[in-house]
Amino acid sequence: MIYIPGIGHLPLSSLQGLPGILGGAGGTRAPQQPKVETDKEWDAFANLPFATQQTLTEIIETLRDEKRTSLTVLVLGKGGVGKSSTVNSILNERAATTLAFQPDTARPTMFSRTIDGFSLNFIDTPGPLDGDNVSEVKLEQIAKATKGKDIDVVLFLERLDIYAVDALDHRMLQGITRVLGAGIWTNAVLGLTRASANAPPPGIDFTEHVVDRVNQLRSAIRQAGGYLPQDCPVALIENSSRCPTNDDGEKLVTNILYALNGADDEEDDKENDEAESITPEIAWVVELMERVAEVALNNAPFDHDPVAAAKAANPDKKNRWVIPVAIAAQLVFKMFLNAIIDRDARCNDLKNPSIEEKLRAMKEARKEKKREKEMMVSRRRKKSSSSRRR
Ligand SMILES: Nc1nc2c(ncn2[C@@H]2O[C@H](COP(=O)(O)OP(=O)(O)O)[C@@H](O)[C@H]2O)c(=O)[nH]1
Ligand SMILES: [Mg+2]
Repeated sequence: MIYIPGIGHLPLSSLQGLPGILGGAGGTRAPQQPKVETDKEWDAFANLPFATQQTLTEIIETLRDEKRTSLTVLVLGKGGVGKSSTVNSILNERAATTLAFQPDTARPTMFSRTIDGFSLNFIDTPGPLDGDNVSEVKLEQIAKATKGKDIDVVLFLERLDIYAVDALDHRMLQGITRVLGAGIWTNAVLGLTRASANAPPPGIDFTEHVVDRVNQLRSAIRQAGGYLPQDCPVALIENSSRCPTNDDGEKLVTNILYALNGADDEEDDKENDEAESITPEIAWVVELMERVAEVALNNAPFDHDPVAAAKAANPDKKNRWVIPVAIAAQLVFKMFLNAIIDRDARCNDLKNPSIEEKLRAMKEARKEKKREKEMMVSRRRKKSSSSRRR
């Protein structure tokens, strides 16, 4: 980010092509180029559980029916929440490197897999934090990785087994919204990882905990200025190899769909109870991909424009370039007015002398009269003395 008075914060990526401004082409702090894995055939698809293959094929066919030839998902979230693991779980291969104890330093990488000419792309990203700070460099890397790509869905991940949104989370969400734009959240799916049954604190009901966590996240994103739809979809994720599976080998999580949709009346409650009793657990990979496809089909892809994003995130700073111009114009106008006032004052001085000047003039006039009187007196005296002599 760079701050330009009158314009506001601009991502460094938006200043490319202005050599010299940042000391060379693109500046010294320019983020690394994102890695792009070239299109590979999705061979691991054939090893997915059969039921998963069937549902994914149906999802891809639905997208094709809508003239889509690709599906691109940007995966965001703090380091360690399970972004890379989730990409690997869906692709069914160890495509992205997962880090257990090391800091999350990987740069954004796009994993592309094609299946019958359809391209499935996941942009895996580093968590945009650096210790206890939001990393502008990482945010820039992420912005750069999205540049020129149509992002269908933003998959924002958080851990279900964490209980609150803290100050750093808020700052991270603000950073993401500022750099990528408030509009990215329109295409969001919220994913909660580590969604095993022991995620809630002891004594707290699982569904209650999920609803609470989702509400926390939704309101934090909205507080950060994100345009998050009211019914933004949510999916539970469990990447662990210890995740329970069904007979097909699909990994299962608790079905929270009905709890999250909100039951307003008794009828809904009854329907939800019935639905939950039928499917208390669901296969999360297909459930997540269904939510992803839903968002992709219902929203235009997100095309990142860094300058517009910076302005959208800082409405107060729109058209800030006008401020110095307006100040300069005011100064010139003030000088012009002062000149006119001075000239008028001078003219008025001539026409309307001040009281002091009037008094001074009267005093002068009195003095002059006195002088004239004295001269007359002395002339008379001289005259009478000369006639007396005669
Ligand atoms: N139990 C459990 N562990 C997970 C899950 N997702 C990721 N992990 C672990 O969390 C660590 C960080 O995961 P990683 O995918 O590298 O996180 P990233 O930094 O967000 O990409 C790794 O040790 C993963 O094995 C999950 O759903 N459940
Ligand atoms: Mg990772």
